[in-house]
Amino acid sequence: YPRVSYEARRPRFTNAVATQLLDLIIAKQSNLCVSADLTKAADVLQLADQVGPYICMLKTHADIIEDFDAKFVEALQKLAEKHRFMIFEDRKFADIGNTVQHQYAHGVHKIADWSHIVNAHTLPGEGIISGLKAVGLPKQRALLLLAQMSSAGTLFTEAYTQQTVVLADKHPDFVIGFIAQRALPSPAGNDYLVLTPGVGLDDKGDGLGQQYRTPHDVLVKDGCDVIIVGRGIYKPGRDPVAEAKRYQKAGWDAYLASLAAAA
Ligand code: UP6
Repeated sequence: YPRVSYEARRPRFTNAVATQLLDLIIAKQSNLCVSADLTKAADVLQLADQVGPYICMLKTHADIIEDFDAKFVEALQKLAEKHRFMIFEDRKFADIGNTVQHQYAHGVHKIADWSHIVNAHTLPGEGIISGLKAVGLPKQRALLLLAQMSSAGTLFTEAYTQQTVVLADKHPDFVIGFIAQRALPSPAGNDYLVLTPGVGLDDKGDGLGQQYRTPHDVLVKDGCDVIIVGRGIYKPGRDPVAEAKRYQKAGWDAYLASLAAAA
């Protein structure tokens, strides 16, 4: 996967979330997304404030936060502005277009009001993208499609992954990339960002199927663009600031190595 610089790819995107994200990655020299999988609002906010300077994006699971409310959202948005990171609610929508529209716009979480980026499975077909796009595009949001997963024994096949890219190519104004384990060239010639979970420097797995690879593996060997790190940063006993700095450096060094390899 010959690496093209973040700068050179920026003009290829029409969706403003993608260009903003690339701007942040370049300005902060960080391709690190921290996954804040904590169940108390105060803990998510504390982690966001600690790691904010070192990340381009914070990934949330709003539905695991016990005391989720409008105050939390406001505080998170303030931190995103203060530290300049994007917010990615890892909702993994998987229903018909009409239902996901409600799940995206309404309910307790009102995700479309605060999350720059969300993601969806393509299993239901194109309607899931059209439904989310009708809600998200007017609010200048963006979508990632799940094309592969990091866990052991996933049912994703190569054909499913390829079909997911074909679906993205029908909506390049809203779909800015994939959750996947390697770069995914588009038959239509569109550029997509690949955000990769299952990244860790110290652990190989978690006993529940998660599989970790290093930033070097995913950025240099497999051509991905953003590393997503959760427990590698905040597992009990780890210092989130020190780990965020370490993963930021590992991610950026790997990016530079992939550029050098392509030169
Ligand atoms: N995630 C994966 N693998 C995927 C897709 N998403 O792990 O293929 C998400 C999980 C979790 C985070 O839902 O929020 O990425 C990984 O966290 P971890 O680094 O603590 O394992």
